Amino acid sequence: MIDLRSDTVTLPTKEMLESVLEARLGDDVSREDETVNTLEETAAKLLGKEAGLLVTSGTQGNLVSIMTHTTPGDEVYMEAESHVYYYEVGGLSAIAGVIPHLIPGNRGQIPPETLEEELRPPNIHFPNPRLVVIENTHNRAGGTVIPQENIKAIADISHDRGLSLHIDGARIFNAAVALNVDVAKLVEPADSITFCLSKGLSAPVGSVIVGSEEFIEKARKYRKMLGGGMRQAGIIAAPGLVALKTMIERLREDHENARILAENLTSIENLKVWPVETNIVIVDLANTGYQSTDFLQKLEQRGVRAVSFGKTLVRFTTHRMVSKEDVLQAFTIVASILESNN
Ligand code: TLP
Repeated sequence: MIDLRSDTVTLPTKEMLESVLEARLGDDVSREDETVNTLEETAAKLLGKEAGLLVTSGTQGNLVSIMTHTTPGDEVYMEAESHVYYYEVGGLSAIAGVIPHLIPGNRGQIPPETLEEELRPPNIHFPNPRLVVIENTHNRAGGTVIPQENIKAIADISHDRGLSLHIDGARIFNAAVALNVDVAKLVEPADSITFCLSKGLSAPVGSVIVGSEEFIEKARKYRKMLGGGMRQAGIIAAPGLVALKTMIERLREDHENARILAENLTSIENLKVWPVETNIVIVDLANTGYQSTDFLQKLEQRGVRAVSFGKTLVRFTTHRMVSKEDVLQAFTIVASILESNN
């Protein structure tokens, strides 16, 4: 089976598993797990922030960050198809109690002038605007990269109006590698960032939030409230450290395989292939007569897995466990289904 559903399906490497045996462990709720402390310090340093916090998942990282920046009833601005809004079970409203204000983006980017227009002035009738969330890379836009200039412009507007900026950087290293920029420079204008260890970086579990000392201290308490205070969490942190040491530059291979897949798929008549910037390839079946669910079923019968991103949209994601040969094979199978149309 060629599994292109997500980069979350990556399994830990041998080095990651071996690192667990050597990890120095303790109770992380009491901050006594040396491996967790090292991961948090390493992550903070890498992203140019004062402190880090290991969390169970990207979803928990975003929720903890939103809770830390806001109080219930506040308004949070975000791109209309952002993961925080679309795929995180409504936790921002159900748990953080904030009201999302959606801004239609341009391939995942919020145009600065649109943010200016959308930000509401103080008014007795309005919720308090408190936070802007951007996503880099942007998942539903097709793994698009939000460039430095846009992040800076969004941060400047947010800060001028007294709002903070959080980056959902589940795939921030894909963005940094694609842009050939230092990740710390890329996220410099943001007040907080969550990134995932368990996607393209291949660690089995975990995400890290980074921000100021003060922010992370407050976030630590919200993590505990949400049940994310773990004990010998060094078992998670040790593979995470290996991921940061060995997996970042390798993401280029995933981007190259996505490019190869997309380039080949473009040759299929009637299939619309979205532009590819990182490890995500989205195709639109609208002109093929297929809906994504029927197509995915056929695809799976022939040994390829992908996911639906809408009625006629399908997402393929490349990662460490699929090779160039695999993506070429996946292309051949997609072509055979669409060309025979049976
Ligand atoms: N995304 C998953 C699914 O939830 C769709 C995937 O397969 O891409 N932010 C972004 C941008 C993400 O893509 C994801 C995961 C998360 C946050 C949440 O991370 P986890 O799955 O660790 O909670």
